[in-house]
Amino acid sequence: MKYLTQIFLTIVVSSFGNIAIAQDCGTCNWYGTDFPACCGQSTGWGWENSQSCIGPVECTNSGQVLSGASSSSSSSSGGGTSEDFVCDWYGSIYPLCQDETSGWGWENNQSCIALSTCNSQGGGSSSSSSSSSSSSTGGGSGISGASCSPGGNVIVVTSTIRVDDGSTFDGYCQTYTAGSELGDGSQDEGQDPVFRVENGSTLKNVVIGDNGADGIHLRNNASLDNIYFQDVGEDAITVKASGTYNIANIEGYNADDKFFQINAESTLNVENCIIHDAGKALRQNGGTVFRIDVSFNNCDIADMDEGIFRSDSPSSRAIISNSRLHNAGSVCVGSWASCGSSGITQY
Ligand code: ADA
Ligand code: CA
Ligand code: CA
Repeated sequence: MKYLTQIFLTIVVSSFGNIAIAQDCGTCNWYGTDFPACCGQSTGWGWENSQSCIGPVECTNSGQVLSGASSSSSSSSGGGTSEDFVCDWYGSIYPLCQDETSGWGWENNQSCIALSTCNSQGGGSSSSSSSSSSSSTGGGSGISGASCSPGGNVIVVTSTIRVDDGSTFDGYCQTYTAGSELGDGSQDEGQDPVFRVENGSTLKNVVIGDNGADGIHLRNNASLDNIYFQDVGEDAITVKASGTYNIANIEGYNADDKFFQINAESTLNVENCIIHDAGKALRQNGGTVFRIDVSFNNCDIADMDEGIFRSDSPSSRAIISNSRLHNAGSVCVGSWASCGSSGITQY
């Protein structure tokens, strides 16, 4: 129930049962003073619950620390969703629309779900696919990548957004694109990432826009769920420090060279991915010999210049299973303790 601790929409339920009376969307330490993070807007300053709030992206863009409302959404003893302000949409939390009566809407600068649509789930009639990470059974048939896609609100990120307090940052499928302060998305090394996720934190429901800069950096255990890379920059996802990294429902295009770059001993589990157009899907940093353990399951990989996995380390291991490949080059390039594939369909 990790999502219950997310920073954006932690609800407080009143003693009347399911009536949500306030949302706790985290706290921004703004040059030494704590302000609540706004729930209804991501940038600028706002006014909610009779007090000033600051947009969470404004906070991090200004280099200030955003901490999550880790108070675990408290007393939802009623258990219902209908009068709450949020919808648990197959495991992802979205606000309920106030005006929209069916389907998805766009209110307060974010996606929302109409109550009727929220309540219809389970019947299987949804128009937007689930972003939950539990939808994997083999055979390569459940490959859908991310359910977020470009087209929503675009936020220009001028300072890396850090998610480092063990919470979940939910981007609500908005697009986060790098400002020139981070880099230009070229092959130049030394660009900054758009997001830095670490210490057991989770990043979910994000589109990385047309300037990907150095993508997403991971340190000290982290999870990614439902991330769409419109145009990969220097690389898409880099493991910068040891840990276990669970990555589900990702989709990315147009990497000049690497998609995953692994710079530290780590375990990387990738479930349901689409990676098209890259030099290679994954590279252990050239010349390094620490061990990595990599698994890709339910992936669609197409148009790699060189191949899928490349390492120079004789202790590293990688496998790709239940996946579809098209013009993907060699599955294994370089030195490995073991590397292979099973359940592969070529198309
Ligand atoms: C290249 C470069 C490394 C490192 C890596 C990365 O492989 O040689 O030093 O910068 O990219 O992390 O992107
Ligand atoms: Ca690089
Ligand atoms: Ca890089």
